[in-house]
Amino acid sequence: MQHFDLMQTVRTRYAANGIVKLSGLFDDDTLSALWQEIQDFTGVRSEDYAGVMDGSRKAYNSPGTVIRNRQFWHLLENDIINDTIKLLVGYEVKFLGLDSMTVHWSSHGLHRDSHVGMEPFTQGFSPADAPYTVTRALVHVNDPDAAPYEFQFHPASHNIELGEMNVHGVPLFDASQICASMLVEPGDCLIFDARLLHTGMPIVSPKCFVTMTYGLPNFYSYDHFFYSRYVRVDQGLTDMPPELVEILRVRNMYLEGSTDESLREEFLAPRAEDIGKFDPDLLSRDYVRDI
Ligand SMILES: O=C(O)CCC(=O)C(=O)O
Ligand SMILES: [Fe+2]
Repeated sequence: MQHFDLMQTVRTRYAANGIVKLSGLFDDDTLSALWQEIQDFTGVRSEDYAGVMDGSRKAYNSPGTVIRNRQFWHLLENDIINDTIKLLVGYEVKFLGLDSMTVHWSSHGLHRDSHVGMEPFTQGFSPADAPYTVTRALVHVNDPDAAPYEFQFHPASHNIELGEMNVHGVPLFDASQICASMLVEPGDCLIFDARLLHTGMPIVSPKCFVTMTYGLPNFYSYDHFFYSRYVRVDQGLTDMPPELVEILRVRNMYLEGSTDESLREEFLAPRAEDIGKFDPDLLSRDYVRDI
């Protein structure tokens, strides 16, 4: 009975606050190995941050890294993440074919992940015959003994139909008044509603996180997927390899219809004006840069 109560509590808190944290997703050896693998893959290493003030820092940011590289597929097969997402969002929840890997030290300002970059920033609030369930999992990877970083957010902001917003989907009120924060240790995973207003605070060591996006197979999830995949061509998202589709199907987590042309046309029709606004030559994927 206690088990049931605990699950209920977590669900209730997630519904109320729009965010939960899973602590200690990996043992230290697994976490160290994953961090090493990410450093090898991205070319950004802890040492690059030694002279953090001298301008020699490197950064990596690429949507689709997990999908395109099978050594990271275990993150999509992680039962703790998947079972928690199913518990919080619903047992029919799907992976929406969207992921990213980032190693940097700074952060975006306060923002939502739901607007996916284009006005109007109203996804999840316009009338649709579906609940809004687009959900982000953010896994913080680093040396097990690296310092945590602070993740700030506005509790329950996912439930607020916001009025006027700036270009980042941030409401025009003094948001700093109602902020809460969590410390994110290496190996922690944040699960949050994509509409939650949030920002990660800057740190002076590599801040590495992998994000994965999920949702029930309904209007909002397909809209989020088709927009990200076909309008935001600057993100360079690709179709999933067939082996990964099978891995997700076994878990009942593959977004069926995501390669269906007529469904794609249906969802992109209202977006016709946006198509072509983003330049695929300005791909933000697969790069290591000095900043
Ligand atoms: O910088 C962070 O820690 C948060 C990142 C984030 O919000 C995002 O990538 O959407
Ligand atoms: Fe975000």
